[in-house]
Amino acid sequence: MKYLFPENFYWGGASSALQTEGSDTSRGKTTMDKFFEEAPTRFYNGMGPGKLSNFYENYAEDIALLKKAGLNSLRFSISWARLIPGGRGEADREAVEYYNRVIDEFEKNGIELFMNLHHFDLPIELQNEGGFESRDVVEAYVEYARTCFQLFGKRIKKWCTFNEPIVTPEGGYLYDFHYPNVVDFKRAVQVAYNMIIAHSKAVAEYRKLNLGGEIFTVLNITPIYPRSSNEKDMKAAKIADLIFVRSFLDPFVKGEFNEELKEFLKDNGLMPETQPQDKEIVKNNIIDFLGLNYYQPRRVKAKEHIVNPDSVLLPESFFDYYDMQGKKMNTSRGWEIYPKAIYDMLMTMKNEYNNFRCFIAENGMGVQDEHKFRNKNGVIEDDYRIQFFKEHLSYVHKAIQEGSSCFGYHMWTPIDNWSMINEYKNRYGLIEFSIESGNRQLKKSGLWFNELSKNNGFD
Ligand code: BGP
Repeated sequence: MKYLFPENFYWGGASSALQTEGSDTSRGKTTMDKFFEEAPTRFYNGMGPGKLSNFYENYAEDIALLKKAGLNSLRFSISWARLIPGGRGEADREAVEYYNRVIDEFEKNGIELFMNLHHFDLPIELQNEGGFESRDVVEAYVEYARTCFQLFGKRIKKWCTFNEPIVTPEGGYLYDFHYPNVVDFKRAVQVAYNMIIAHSKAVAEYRKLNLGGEIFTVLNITPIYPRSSNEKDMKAAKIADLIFVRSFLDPFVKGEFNEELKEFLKDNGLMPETQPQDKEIVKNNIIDFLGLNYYQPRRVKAKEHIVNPDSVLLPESFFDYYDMQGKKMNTSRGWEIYPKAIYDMLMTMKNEYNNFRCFIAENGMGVQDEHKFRNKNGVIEDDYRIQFFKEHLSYVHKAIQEGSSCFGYHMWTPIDNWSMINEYKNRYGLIEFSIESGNRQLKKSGLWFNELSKNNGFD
């Protein structure tokens, strides 16, 4: 076999409660429900996070299909608003029973769960208290995390604190694609900082309970490439790297805040409010391993025009993006396809972070109108997706050959799911979900993934 992977490699996928569970009446409301209610027209076809593929009721069928697609593991998330409607207090009995039934079903099918606590779905009541800008909400998160560890920690051995924590400040406080639709760099920094503290405190709680498992987080530390090696472009890329990559990576993996980022924040009046014990908390609670999401690189150049001093301060006040000439595009999603970046990201972990243990936690291809690729037997022949996986996996393989500690590959996402803004427009699944009939069926890539997992590699 040309690309054989290390023994016990994790072949799996990632999913989130918000994007799959549905049944909005049986759970509390989240920031994303609110976002949708306030501006349904911003969404592609006005379909909110309430309906969805209804994993809540169809979980047994869905888990059986995941097994058919060869997944030996899945990152799955608990809905905070379901487990503890309103965000604080006792867990809801029905929700506990539901998650236990789901865990039973995964166990029966031999699929190991990597359990995530937060995937863009803060209970709305806590957002109304100030969301992660508030230290009280940080404490509520830590309580919630402890409740989850106590309830399910004997059964689940891999716990994730946050999926892409940077998206909460980015979407909600900089770029207006998540609730509360604020555009304020300083507030975004405060949210990011408080999420780092929330994460570190949750790690501390987990370790106190001595449950014998591991705790991690998932970051989208997408590589950032400068347009050229001239000083100005390099400086622009450096700032983007500090903001989007080192902000969470350094405290989570090294236990310390990045000094250059601190300088940058100080110089621009963006320093967050801190508490005296924070530094110690971060230092003492380094994660066990890291999940890495990768879709497309960021390409950055120096600003070509002088920035108007009266304009709102944003990361882009310090750099511009540029398009690489002749780049390969996923035209449906509008994202550049650049598989080498997955290798570069793994090599950054190896060379700059002492080969910190990691795995690919999301990677995948969102495609529109896949029904066009249906064959005469009714199966979607998504050869482009198989090609996408092969190209990315050959780079993951190369990194491992060169010593990367990468121990798994989770694709996004096994079953076509609802997504913020895109709803069901871009399909990522190995398994097709029909909105009309509610049916699910394996695509060609699902059969391919099963072979990949069985053979622990591909030719
Ligand atoms: C990641 C998120 C996922 C998922 C994915 C694809 O950043 O963790 O939740 O949505 O991106 O993005 P989209 O669904 O917008 O195409």
